[in-house]
Amino acid sequence: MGIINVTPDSFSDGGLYLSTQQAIAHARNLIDEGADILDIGGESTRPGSQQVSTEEELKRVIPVLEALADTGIPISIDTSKPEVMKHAIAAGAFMINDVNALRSPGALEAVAQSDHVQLCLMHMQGTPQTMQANPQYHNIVDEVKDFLHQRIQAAAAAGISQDRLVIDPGFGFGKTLHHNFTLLNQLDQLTTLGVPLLAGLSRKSMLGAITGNNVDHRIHESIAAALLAVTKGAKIVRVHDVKVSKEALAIYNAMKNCAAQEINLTASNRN
Ligand code: 7PJ
Repeated sequence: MGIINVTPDSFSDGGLYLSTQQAIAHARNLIDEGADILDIGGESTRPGSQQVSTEEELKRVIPVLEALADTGIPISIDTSKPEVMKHAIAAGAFMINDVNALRSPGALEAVAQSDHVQLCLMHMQGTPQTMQANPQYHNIVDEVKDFLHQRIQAAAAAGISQDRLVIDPGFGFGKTLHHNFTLLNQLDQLTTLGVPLLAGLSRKSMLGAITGNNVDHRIHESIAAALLAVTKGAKIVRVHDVKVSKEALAIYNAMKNCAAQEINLTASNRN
């Protein structure tokens, strides 16, 4: 899953038009690099970031979604707002990626109106404005797992079938460095919920905290983290750097396919 941000920089005079054009061009690049899904976000959810209005978020994401319709690539919309979800679904979105796990009033209802759009339910403690202030858990893995289980049940109660769901532990969302790495190490425990796992670690501060690299120089640590997440059971990785991530995962897949073939060979040798 390639990341596309449509968040106009208030310090430059480019404005929304330029941001839209840049996002579309970037999306086309990521498709060329081999992205299987694109995730388009119009509101930053980084720690301490400010919220944007529904109108502003719609103006940012819908034109990009519409411009990419002819590419045929599945588009995910990163939003927590029910109104944005409804418009995105009407405009052909393949997935709604909600860092708030459909907890906003009206969100479950907004997505339940469709019978096919995929839904990513992510764990977050607190809100983006406050989540990194003092995150606390007794047992991070159990608590994230319980939360995701509850959200899967809430979706079921709203009439959403489980085959439309993807879950995500929400790296960096209300978690200390220790919490984040404990989760990564035990990510496989979330696979028992029976829903495909998505992991977003790309360029996150937990990686920079280990290597000391700033956000623009975290490509190697991002690839290592994506690969580790996949070895621990992630089925989708949300990344900025699509080409290099795919190259790393091609090696993993070659190893897995080879191992699978050997198992087959052993089985046929027995017959
Ligand atoms: C995530 C996300 C993530 C999902 C962001 C950033 C912050 N959606 N949106 N999972 N992170 N599902 O990319 O650094 O980890 S925004």
